[in-house]
Amino acid sequence: MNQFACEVRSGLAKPQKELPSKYLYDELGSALFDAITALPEYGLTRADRRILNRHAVDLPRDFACVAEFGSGSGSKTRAILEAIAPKTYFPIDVSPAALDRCTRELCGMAHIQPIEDSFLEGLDRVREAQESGALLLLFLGSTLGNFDSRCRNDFLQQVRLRMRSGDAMLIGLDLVKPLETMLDAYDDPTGVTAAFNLNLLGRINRELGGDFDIRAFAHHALYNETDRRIEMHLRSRINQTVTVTEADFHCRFRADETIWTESSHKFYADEIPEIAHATGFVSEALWVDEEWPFAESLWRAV
Ligand code: SAH
Ligand code: AVI
Repeated sequence: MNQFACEVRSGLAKPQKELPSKYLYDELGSALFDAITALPEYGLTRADRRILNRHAVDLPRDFACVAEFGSGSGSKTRAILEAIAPKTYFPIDVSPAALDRCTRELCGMAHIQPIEDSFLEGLDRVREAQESGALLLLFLGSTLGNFDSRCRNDFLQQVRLRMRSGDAMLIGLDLVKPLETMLDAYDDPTGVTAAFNLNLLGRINRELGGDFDIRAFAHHALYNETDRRIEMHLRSRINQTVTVTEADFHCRFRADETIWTESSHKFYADEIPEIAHATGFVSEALWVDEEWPFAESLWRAV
């Protein structure tokens, strides 16, 4: 049984059914994510782009290499590569479709070495391939916010362990904002985010021989005030049983029961230097967009 099948089986066997958000990004999912970034309600990507376009010139220039966690299509990265002119750029992503798009988008900006892998394994491969010089690691777009808060600091410490003196990380985090604004960003009236979420069931059908009736599920986004996160769920509209052949698994759903598919944590700007400090970094710069509260911060490995 492959890893996707194992994780579907174990996630759907939990009392609160869940699926890892990294599986949202097959070819269709990556295209739907790109469509989300153009939605009027999803101001996050435009805010991040404004900060990067304005402040890329303020970044130190002493990096020989740039690597990027979850590059996606890499469209915001151009400003950074233009400012730094690194020898090599390593986009790291689990989605081959995203890496193809990123390689085309940034062709000619550096020697591009795409790495199809998850974050830490991908960073290990960068370290093996990188000969000399300092590394700038990009973690844009608030993808760190998709981590479970209990694992976030462990993950950052693991990243820190793989960095050398002189290396830095540029990290983008979405900030807390009015409730309606946050909810609209994850439940747009056009239904693009719903399609992005529901496609996960389509992916299970296509790749694992599932028989999900996608019309029998509905996209649901909520804000969990205590944990400061938007949660995306897929709500079963009816009582039903689903079979996933490759996972050797039958799964019962009660009407209104949900599968939790993603968390998007929201931050306060003040806590960002504290997270850096707690995980072995020092925050050297912090830029906040004025139109859509979003922060980019430059962290040095200490
Ligand atoms: N950085 C881009 C894309 C964000 S979408 C932006 O800011 O717009 C998140 C990206 O991270 C997707 O392309 C997805 O395929 C990738 N991703 C998600 N989980 C991952 C993981 N565990 N390891 C590597 N890539 C991952
Ligand atoms: C990639 N990540 C930061 C996005 C987010 O905002 O959490 C993914 C996304 N999910 C729904 N819309 C966008």
